[in-house]
Amino acid sequence: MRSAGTARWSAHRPPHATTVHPLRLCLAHLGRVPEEWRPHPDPRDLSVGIVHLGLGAFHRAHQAVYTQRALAMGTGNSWGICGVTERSASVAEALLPQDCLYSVLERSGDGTVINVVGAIRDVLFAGGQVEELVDRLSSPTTHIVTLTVTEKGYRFDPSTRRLRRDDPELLADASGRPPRTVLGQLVSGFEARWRRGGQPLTVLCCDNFPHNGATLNQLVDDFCELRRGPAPVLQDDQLRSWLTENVTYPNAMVDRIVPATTADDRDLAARLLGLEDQGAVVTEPFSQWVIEDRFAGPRPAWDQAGATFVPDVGPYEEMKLRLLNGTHSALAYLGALAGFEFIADAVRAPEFARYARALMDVDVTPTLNVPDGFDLNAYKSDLMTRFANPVLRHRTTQIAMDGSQKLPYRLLGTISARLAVGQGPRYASLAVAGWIRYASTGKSDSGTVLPLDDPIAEKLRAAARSASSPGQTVAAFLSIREVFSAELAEDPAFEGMLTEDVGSLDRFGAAAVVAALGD
Ligand code: CS2
Repeated sequence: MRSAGTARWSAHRPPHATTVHPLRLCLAHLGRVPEEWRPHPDPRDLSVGIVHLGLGAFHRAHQAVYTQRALAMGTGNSWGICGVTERSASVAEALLPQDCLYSVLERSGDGTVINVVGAIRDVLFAGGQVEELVDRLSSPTTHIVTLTVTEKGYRFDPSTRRLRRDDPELLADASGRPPRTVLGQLVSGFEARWRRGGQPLTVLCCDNFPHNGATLNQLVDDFCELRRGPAPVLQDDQLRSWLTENVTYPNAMVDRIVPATTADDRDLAARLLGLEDQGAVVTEPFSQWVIEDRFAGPRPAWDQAGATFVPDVGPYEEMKLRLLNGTHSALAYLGALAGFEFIADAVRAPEFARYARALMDVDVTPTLNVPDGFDLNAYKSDLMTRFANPVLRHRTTQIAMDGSQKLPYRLLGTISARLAVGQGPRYASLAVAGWIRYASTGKSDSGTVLPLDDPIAEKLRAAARSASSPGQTVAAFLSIREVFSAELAEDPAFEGMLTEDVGSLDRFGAAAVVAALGD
């Protein structure tokens, strides 16, 4: 964050003496926080200009931090954020008693840097406050809507990135109930905005899938189509032409590793601040935001706060999704099978470090379209260092979540591109085999239960139940069209590699298979 506003703590420095913190972080107690950690300008002076859907730890450690930095540079006080929690009220319950203040702890082996963020000025729970949400989305003072609702939040088919037109929740929203889905909320907000005079709006998707802005634009179109029904009314068409002319969806690549906050993290925040902070987030020092400069109206000075504006995000997002997220997922499935609880522990094992680097070098790198002047080798080495961050406790099972939604962009693109040029992507296909084994057995190699948290978990379990050999298991998984396109599923080379790998994982265990492939 601001260089003048950071303080570096040695990892070995003893924490403040007290461990009980009856006082809670909030505006009234902000004066107790050392001046250099406090947010500037005073949060009371900000007004809301951004609505953010999906107020999880990632937003609080990424976009909100860039916004805070831009605010601290004195570039305008009208960029406060109204954060919206979609699935549970718990973030609202944590932040509202703190006047939406929370601390960000950047941690690495070199120490901890702490800052209090004041950019979030209001929190809504979409479940119970849909009218307030629509009001915020349609307000003339709102210029930007940002989103981090995860892949599954969009209710699209991951292999086609088109709306699931048979999704009951989408159908219910499309037929006019108070919206509960993200698409329903957005379109209700757009409609209200159009009726209120129709100021332009920028919708900035910050989730991890390719062409995220263009994809969201398509999903909004798909949802409008779903809403239209058999007897379309003139107003639907008027709304859609207003949308085409007034709403933009720049593509964006976001990057920062932000594990789920733990009780230990909250304790550390409390020790440093001398105040309880139920909203604290822990992250790494690294952070990146690459955005296409296609804003419909004004925007915060995010460029001065470290974001990069480019005409085409494509090459950056592909690099990030395939190198960082692809390797992350590979380490998550194979690492969890081998008994590693955290990513850093997995890459500390030499065979996993060799495997991760080989996945990037041998399978992914030849598929990339690297931006001119970009130092890919340094990027990959930095990724290895970031994965190995010794104080970031990033659970393999956290990253393993929602595999059906993530695999297509993280690993299957690499695999298709390599197969298309006659190459066998051994490292990437082992990662997919790791996912199949993880999802089909639900256990690590030593028998520990591994949670299968996935919107199509039942389908995955049914595929596993229907099979009694590695070949049958692979065939059953390959027939899941949400994940594998028909073209990829019918590629005999791919099916052969997967069958061999699923069989070897079963016979020898993940650690041995990873070690053998790395040699
Ligand atoms: C991770 C990402 O949970 C996951 O699936 O791969 O959240 C990853 O940490 C971020 O994309 C890093 O920018």
